[in-house]
Amino acid sequence: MRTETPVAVKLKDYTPYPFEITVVTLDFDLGAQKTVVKAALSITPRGQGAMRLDGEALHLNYVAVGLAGEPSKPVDPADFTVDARGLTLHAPPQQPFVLETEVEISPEANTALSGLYLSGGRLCTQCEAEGFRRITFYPDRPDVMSSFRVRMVGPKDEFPILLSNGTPGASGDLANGRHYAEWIDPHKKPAYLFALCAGDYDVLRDTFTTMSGKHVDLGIHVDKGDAPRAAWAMDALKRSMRWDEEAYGREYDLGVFNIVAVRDFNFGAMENKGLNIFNSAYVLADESTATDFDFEAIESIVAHEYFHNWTGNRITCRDWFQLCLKEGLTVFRDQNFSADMRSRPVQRIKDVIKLRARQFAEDAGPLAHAVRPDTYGAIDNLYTATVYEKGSELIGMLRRMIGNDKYREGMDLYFARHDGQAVTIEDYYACFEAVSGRDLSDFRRWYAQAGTPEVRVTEAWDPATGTLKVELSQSVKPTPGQPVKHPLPIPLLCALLDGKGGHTAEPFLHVLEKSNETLELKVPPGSPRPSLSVGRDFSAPIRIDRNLTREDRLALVKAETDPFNKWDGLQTLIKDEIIALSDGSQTNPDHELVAAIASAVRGANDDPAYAALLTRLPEVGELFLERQQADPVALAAAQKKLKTALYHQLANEVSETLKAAPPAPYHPGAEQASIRAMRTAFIGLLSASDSRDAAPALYGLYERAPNMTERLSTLRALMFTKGGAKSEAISHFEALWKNNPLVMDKWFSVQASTGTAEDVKRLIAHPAFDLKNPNRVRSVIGAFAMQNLAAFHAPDGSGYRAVEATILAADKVNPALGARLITAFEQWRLLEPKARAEAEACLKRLVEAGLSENAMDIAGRALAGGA
Ligand code: B3K
Ligand code: ZN
Repeated sequence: MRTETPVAVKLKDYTPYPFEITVVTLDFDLGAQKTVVKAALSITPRGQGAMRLDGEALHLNYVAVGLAGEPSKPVDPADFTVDARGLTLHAPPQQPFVLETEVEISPEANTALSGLYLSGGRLCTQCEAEGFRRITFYPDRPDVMSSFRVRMVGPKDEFPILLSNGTPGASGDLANGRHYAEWIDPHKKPAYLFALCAGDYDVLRDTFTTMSGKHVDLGIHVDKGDAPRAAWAMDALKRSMRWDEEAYGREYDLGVFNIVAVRDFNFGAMENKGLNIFNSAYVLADESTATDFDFEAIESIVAHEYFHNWTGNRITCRDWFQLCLKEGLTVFRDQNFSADMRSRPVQRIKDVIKLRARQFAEDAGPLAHAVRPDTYGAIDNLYTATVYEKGSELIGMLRRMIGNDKYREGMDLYFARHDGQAVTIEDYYACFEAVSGRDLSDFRRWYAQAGTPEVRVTEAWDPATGTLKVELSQSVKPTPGQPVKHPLPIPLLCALLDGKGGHTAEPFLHVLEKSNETLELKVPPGSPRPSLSVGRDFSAPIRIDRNLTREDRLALVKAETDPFNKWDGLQTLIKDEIIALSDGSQTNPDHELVAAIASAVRGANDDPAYAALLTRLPEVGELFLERQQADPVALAAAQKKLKTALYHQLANEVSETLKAAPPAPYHPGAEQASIRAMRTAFIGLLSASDSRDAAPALYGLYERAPNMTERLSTLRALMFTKGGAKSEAISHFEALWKNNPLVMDKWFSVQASTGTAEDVKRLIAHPAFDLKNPNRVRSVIGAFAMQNLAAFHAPDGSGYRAVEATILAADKVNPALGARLITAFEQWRLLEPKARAEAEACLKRLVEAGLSENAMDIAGRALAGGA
């Protein structure tokens, strides 16, 4: 194992590749133990000098060069060099030529799950960001776009279905039980979008007719017997295809669109051209094995990958610094799709919960980086909440500032101007400058500056003139490598509330440009003092600090007309309350606050999904950002106390709601999911009731649960109860689902995210724990370290010790996974002194033991720490 941190790559060092690769012809002789890859690259030099090709873990058989129209000749060994990272041709021809290579790779030995690998006896690929170099020698960078032709040969019984990008060409049987298939992709693409799948699948097939009447064959490839469980993914795919036509005028551009589900996958899914590859967790669902949360995730991930066809594939990134160009924009598109499929305010709140939990935490710690950084270490570690979620927020701010029509015009121009190109954030913004006539250079600073801005709002009311004077000031704390911060343009959607359920005038957008600004907001003289609603709909990814009393805040929540702000006003009150309960400055939950939450919940009974969100108590990790030093044990206990109080306030509603039968027959759509969300929320409250009747009541619900949503929420709730029901449910669930890996992931995760360090050790020792399967590792180690903070950050270090050896072992098998697990330590500096010392010691032990480059990139930055 290497223990050095990777060499930093810098944006300012970008230079175009000095060769054009016009056509790539790939010939695969497929085998699980050994695959032979022949590549023929048609190359046109753009300048002079050596040719460097990336390549890792390849066994080179030969390299040959041929001038156009001439047979190729082996390259003299003195004319090329192979090292651990690639191949250099010292003096390539100065005219168009063909470079031929043959390499051998071993899919079976590839546990990193990058490149060509074996999962469940089938072959599949993952090339983003730098996996193609593990398949053949190639300039593995996104700005090298080429036309791919692929031929696969393999044993027909083992690999009856052979898939790649684009459109199928010739196929047929060969001698010795072998067969072949060709695929031609008419669209030029970077190597990271290459894909190949080979194996025996069941296929769910459907068709789609595009807006111009073109016919598309759709296929979702899954494990044998699983095809019916892909129906929701197929439905989501067709809705996504239609939505992109309607919302963005984007039509699908091939006659075939395939999805393949694989069990061993490092993340959610991958947008390879015409052949998306998915983690099976985001394809397979039915009411008895998947929760509403899963159905919703499938819908949004299918959409996300499909939308990449235009934002990412047709127009791609010049270099990986521009990753947010495709990811932030595509997240923005999928969030809007989900909002259109479900409830816009509920979607907005869920997006903000995720942003705050993951991105605000990232911004507040040693891994903070800009949405478009100017340097990175390991590229796999740039797939962060900052690039994705904050990247999406930046597009949302842009749209809010220039308006929906100009946003659409700018997107149309972007597609027209840059189709088929690899571009930058500057190219993207130039389109919006062109259509809006605005200078967006100040706004683009959001891409370069890391950290979450904090806006302080102070008000003064002058009844004589009916003027509310609002002082706004913005600041950002230093982040690693960026000690000095500059003001950013912050769009603040505001309104003045009359306290009677309305506003005194239309809501308005104020863009805060300077460090300090004062607004003078007038109402007719003699009017009562209005309440200021600011940051409506979470109009910017910032923290707002208002110097208001609890009474002021409660009044504001009552007066609020914006669903996001109403919810958020309560969240702020709840955060303050939990912190006060955790640090001992308050002993019992404030009755007025608990009553206000309950009354907001009752008031929202026409929108149960929204009402369910009103019962939500912020997670412990989110509270780390509010007060340091953070004591996760005390915070978790305080959160529980408030939950118990809220249960007692809503006990009648809880019992009435849970007495009724869940909606039947099951449908995963928003309407029913909303009703189930309320049930799930109440099941969660019931688990905090402290009453002896709770466990039997929950067990009864568990036994009768007609779907996985209720089955899992009751199982989870039982984890917080005492007595035999809990262990009975754990055994019952395991016996029922031991043959379904995706459901067993839930079984592991529910225990790891609620149990003790001892429980986690037991789960790691379980025979079904599998280091080679990222879903399984995440469902134990990830769930414990990222969702069970009181136990993971135990002051005696027992939480760290429970998972340390497994993190090391996982990193040896799969560096991308190892690195991701170590990000669980990112908030270690915010912890109370005991846990903090233990966390630091554990990080140092991990480094000492030897980490992969990916993991070392995270651990090194975490330890280097401060700004
Ligand atoms: N583009 C992929 C992510 C690739 C991650 C590589 N480490 C999935 C997505 O964002 O759509
Ligand atoms: Zn994406």
